[in-house]
Amino acid sequence: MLSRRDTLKGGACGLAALSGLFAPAPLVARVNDPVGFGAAVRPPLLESDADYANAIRKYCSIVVPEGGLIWNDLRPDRATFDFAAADRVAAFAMNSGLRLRGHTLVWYGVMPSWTESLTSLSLAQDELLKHIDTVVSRYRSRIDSWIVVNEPLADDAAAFDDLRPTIWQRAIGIDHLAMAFEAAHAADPAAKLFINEYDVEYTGARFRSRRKALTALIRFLLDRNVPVHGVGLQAHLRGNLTIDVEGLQQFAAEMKALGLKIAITELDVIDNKLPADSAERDRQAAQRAQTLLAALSDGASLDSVLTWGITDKYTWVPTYFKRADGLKNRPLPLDENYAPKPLMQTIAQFCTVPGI
Ligand code: 9MR
Repeated sequence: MLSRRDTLKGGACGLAALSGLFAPAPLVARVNDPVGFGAAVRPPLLESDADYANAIRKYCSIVVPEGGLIWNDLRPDRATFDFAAADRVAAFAMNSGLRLRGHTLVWYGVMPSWTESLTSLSLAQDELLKHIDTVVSRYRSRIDSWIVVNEPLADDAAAFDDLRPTIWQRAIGIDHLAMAFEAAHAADPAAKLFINEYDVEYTGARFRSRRKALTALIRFLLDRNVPVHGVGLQAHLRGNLTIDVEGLQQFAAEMKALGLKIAITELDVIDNKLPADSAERDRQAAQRAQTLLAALSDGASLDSVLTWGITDKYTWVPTYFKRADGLKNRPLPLDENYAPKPLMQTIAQFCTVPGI
């Protein structure tokens, strides 16, 4: 059976449809494999907002739940696995012919408070392994890639083992990372397994240091034959920071040499410091994504590009990065009325975007 992805037209072909709307951007050579495009979806909106669901179907070939597969949603208490929200996204993906990614199995963020009681090595290890086996097995052959580990590095990490003091790190130590990947691989040997980080995309000492620490952590895991298949860069691009083109090209070459694909996992442009004029703001946002994607396409194999949301109507950005002038944020490829913006055009230069 042909999947929807197999039947998609190339993204570059679709540029004509948009070329009248936006200033032409330089075309960039595409890597050999088609690079899939997708977005994080909020489970309740798939049912409550038909325009939202239609936009996801129109532009995406991959979806990842923005919530639903995190510990806080799945595990309200130690005895319970609540798959309701994740199952809704999985059903939507299957009915719409979309690939599905899982997010996430190990993350310091929004953990249910009961996990604080997992203080001994055996308690923590047993719970982590049970959780991963149960969740990954449930979606075996439906979820084809997992963000196994999200944001492992401490904010100012300088070495591979500068990890966040999660309950897993405190009780198990660095071995919890290998454990998590191995458990996910055992539960679904066909799934592509990713380690995911943020704040590695820009120039400056802290970002360079985090990029080096991430590279070293990946090497540490691969040296131990841990089944890590790719690295995710969140790419919440901050409009006021400069993308480190040379640093990313080097990172891409290193990942390629290690046999790893790079996924852009949460792309959006944090525009609180960009100009007020919406056309100029959209142009600068697209330019930032172009710089990032071009740097990573040069030496690497881009696996996929996912944005963290699809429309400016629903985005996490104003929670932390409201604009001082009171204007709404415009971080995503569709505006709040679902019209494609220059960011979508840029993405289509590097990815196969259905609907473009
Ligand atoms: O967008 C997510 C939001 O809905 C959740 O409430 C939040 C909980 O902290 O997590 C958010 O997810 C991402 C965030 O927007 C920024 N990057 C990292 C988070 C996921 O990897």
